[in-house]
Amino acid sequence: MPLWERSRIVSVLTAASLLTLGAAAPALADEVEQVKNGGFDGTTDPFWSTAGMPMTLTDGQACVDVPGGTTNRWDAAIGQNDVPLVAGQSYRFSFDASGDAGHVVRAIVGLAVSPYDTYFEQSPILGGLTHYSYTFTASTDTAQGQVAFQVGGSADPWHFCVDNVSLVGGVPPEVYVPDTGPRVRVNQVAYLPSGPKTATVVTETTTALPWQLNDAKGKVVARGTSAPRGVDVSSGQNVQTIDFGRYTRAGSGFTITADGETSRPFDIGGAAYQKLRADSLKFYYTQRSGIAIDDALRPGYGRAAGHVDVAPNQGDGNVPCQAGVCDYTLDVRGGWYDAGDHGKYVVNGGISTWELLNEYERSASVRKVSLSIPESGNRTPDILDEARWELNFLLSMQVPAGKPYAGMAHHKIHDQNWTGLPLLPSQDPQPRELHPVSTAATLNLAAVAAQAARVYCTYDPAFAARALKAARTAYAAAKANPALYAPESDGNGGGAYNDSNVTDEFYWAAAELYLTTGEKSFATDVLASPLHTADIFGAGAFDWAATAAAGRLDLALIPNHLPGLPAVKASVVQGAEKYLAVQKAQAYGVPYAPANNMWDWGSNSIVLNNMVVLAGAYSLTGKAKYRDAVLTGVDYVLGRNALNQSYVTGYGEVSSQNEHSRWYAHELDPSLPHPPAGTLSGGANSSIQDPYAQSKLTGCVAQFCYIDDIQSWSTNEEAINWNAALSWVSAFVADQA
Ligand code: 9MR
Repeated sequence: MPLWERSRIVSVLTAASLLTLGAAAPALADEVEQVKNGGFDGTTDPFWSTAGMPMTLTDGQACVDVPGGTTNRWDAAIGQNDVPLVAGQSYRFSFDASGDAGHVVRAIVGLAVSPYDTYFEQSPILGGLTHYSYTFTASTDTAQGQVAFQVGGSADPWHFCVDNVSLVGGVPPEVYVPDTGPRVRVNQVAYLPSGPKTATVVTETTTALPWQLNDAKGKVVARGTSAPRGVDVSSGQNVQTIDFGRYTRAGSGFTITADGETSRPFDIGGAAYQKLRADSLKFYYTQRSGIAIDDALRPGYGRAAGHVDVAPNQGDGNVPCQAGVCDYTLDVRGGWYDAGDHGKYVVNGGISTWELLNEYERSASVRKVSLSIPESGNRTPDILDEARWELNFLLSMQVPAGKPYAGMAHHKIHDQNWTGLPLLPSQDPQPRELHPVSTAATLNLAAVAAQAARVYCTYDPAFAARALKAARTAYAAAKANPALYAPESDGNGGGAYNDSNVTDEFYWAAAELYLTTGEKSFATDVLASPLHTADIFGAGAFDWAATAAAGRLDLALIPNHLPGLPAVKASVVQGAEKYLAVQKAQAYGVPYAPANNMWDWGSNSIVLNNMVVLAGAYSLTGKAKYRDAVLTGVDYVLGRNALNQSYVTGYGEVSSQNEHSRWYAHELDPSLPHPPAGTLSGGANSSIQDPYAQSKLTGCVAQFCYIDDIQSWSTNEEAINWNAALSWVSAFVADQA
């Protein structure tokens, strides 16, 4: 990393660290060892080991013969309890370890008692005796901390030794400096030949700089001067913009040079977007629950079916409610796992499915894209076969006739308690539970099932009729139970997906039911909704909790006869104008600028969904400025950003590859794969809720609040709703190409 940029980031972090440290500062004077007898002097006490795995002292180290055939890392472990931890205090965790080559130790600092939270973990791959040292900041006060070395999960027996175990408190916090490479930032994948082409240069210089565009052979093919932009709020960097849009010849291996730095290489052409459109949709097959993933279809990703009632799974075939919630069980096999966890949530499944079906309704060509799924070749477009996998699950979450709350949808189904990483879906031993019904989930189901009824009617009229019936039943049930809200407190074992404002879900469901049936009563509900004429295009256009824009976009863009349609269409164009103005004001060209520079969880999907509104305005007006705004927005996701990386695995010279997932957990277990190409990371999140991000990024400025580590579930997870946004936008770009 260039010195200038490094010093900037360090100073940002240091200023923030000093602020947060304030009161704890005196502790820095004393570095205090928290582990007893970490050198194993004459005894292994007070360390413990799990049953059947006695420790022996060998050359002053503690060694174990690890049994084969265990499932989880924690099934075999050495550790020490009663280790005190102080929240906000920084610790250095270090040890020497060796093991049979290729085996992994999960070294953790956590809670010794239930619920066994992990505060810090690392999973180095072992070999000869090596010293390991890490720094982290404790997030919790406890006298019942634990230092442990988890060595289970191996099919074969192996040998492990550890020595010099140390946890020292009062050490200076680590200053994390991301490696951001060259200061010229580009879309590392491709610009369209006929599209806009802009890059950003990070520089201290405030006057215009000369730049040149080189082709793959190093020949200069265009030159110009950059436009100074001052300090960009979303990164805290002084930047300039390079516009090379007048160069329109296709090719690969281009670079831009300015201020003595050369960008990462990129293409000019559309082919990458054809591939991305397919890859971002192929993502869903390997998220499937209830079916074995065929390695022939996804080499390297084959795995046993998850949650099909085969031990150790407790299965989704016969799932009871949480205690006291209902007296029946449901067969809720199938669907997609939500994200890196094994939960399945109706509101997020619904918005994801809506976006894929919307992609089908809006893109002329996506129906021809092959996804290499088991259903390929069945005469239904693959995108619809994939979406139907989730639709079947969503429909199965509806309360059966004759039961209390019949027609409502259960909010979610997931594990009783959170599980650790890595964990293949088929290996999850937790009991599964249905959570209470909610108005939001019910309306979400109504909206998507109504949309499905019109989308599938030419391919499978019986399924379409079933979906419409379910949608009508759900809508009526929601009207009868308009305020059953999923609470924020219901977040153990799965995400809460809490939502206490369902005005938007009512509007969206009424809109989809009207678009499919043309019936007057639904039109009346749409027109009566306070949201119908409200400005609903905020910092983010729509997501799982805010769905009004999904309804508005469809009313504006799916043919219908609603009274007052010109105003509906105009409102989408007005929304797009907002995002256009935001994008113009941002030196990185990102159409997202939340209040107080607080970037939200899953920001990459928000950026992309705002582009769905811009694309809608392009469809409505044919004005190139809206199309160009989408293309420029894509540049941010694919590398033209403060961290100089693409957020899509396998796309761009440097891309996210360690997204938080229990089964794409290559970072923790080398025998598991990385997420497949075309997986979108959640991205920068100012609130950095997870301890790993907190230990590295405290004090970060918006775009810098991201780290490509599997432990950072708040900045680097993968999720079905986020990939839906990527898929929608990449299909739009592919269609432009
Ligand atoms: O994407 C969700 C985000 O908008 C919320 O702020 C966050 C906290 O409630 O939860 C996110 O969703 C996660 C879900 O709760 C559990 N599965 C993984 C999801 C992505 O991180």
